[in-house]
Amino acid sequence: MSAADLFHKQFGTEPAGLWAAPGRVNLIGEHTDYNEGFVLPFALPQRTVAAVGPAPADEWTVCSTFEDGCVSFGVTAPGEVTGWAAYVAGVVWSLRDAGFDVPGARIALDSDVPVGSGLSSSAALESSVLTALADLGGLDLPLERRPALAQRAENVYVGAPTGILDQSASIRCQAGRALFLDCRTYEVKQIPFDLAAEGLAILVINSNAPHQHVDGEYGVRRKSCEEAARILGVPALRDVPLDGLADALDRLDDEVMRRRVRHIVTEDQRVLDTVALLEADRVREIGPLLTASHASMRDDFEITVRQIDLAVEAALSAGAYGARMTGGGFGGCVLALIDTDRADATIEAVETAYAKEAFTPPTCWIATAGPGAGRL
Ligand code: GAF
Repeated sequence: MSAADLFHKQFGTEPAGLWAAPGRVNLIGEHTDYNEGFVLPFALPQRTVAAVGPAPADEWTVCSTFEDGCVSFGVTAPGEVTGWAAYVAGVVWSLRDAGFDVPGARIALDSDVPVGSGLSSSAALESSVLTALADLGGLDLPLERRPALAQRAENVYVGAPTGILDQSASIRCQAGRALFLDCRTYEVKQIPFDLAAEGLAILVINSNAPHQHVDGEYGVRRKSCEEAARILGVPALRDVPLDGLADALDRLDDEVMRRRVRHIVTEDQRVLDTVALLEADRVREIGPLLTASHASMRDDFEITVRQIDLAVEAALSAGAYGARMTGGGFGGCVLALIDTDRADATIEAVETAYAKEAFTPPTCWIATAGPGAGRL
């Protein structure tokens, strides 16, 4: 059932409008966001659609096609609403906390962003609701301020210590472009990303591996990076230059922390190098950077699992130019840069590799860069 149909069924009337916000694939730049570094996501065509209509002041009711029943709430404090509706209540809370007069609303949600796959289904949910409420209430809220407000909903209300990558991607990406984002200044550059013109494609391989220890391990990585920055006397690891990496590592006693720092500092450089190659129309050449990013996540940041490493290995052996895990890690998806006409062979190679190790089969599709959040 569509969001509009659900709205009609639940509330017996038409919505005032439909708003949508996408999931994302991060082309490169993993865990760099909360280190105030660089990321390069693009928006997926998969999105969350919010059908929204007015309600009395300070009353919000949400329902969704992914769970039976509606959740109603008034003005709440962080943590008071739980489950998936917390992302909605969190957005309301975050906007109000920033001083905005948030209109009461009835909201019906539908989404085709895969959940728990590292493709930002939660950011798509937050961003669709935030965009709808901002429009409905006529809030004076420029695009560049919106991701941080959605991020606060997740950090403070839901309690997940994530960075600004996912909400920025969902809100600020444009069709046919990758979003080069400076996570310190929030400055963006829209990078043309039309692979089809080159006979190339990004194959997304959902490992369907169960997520393990996601929240805890994410928080541990983040703390380790922040502690390293403190020891090194810099505001964030973004401030450790690549040519100062060896010195910085010498100043850290802890071997695990050294590896975390090495990942972040080299990953920031790989994002910059990827952007330079894309801007020079040398798309195939980003392949080795993608693969190096994966090796860094596997060996230094230690956030991959066997199914993910296997998908990367199989894609590369089937001729991919490069492949890497995308997203927070411990499961989720791999992306591979391939010749479009190698898609079937690459998928087969990954499926065969999975079957050999008796893993749940992967789900694969070609991803194109869709639009960011907006009214439909
Ligand atoms: C998750 C987080 F939500 C992002 O902020 C980012 O840190 C990402 O993992 C890793 O790059 O998606």
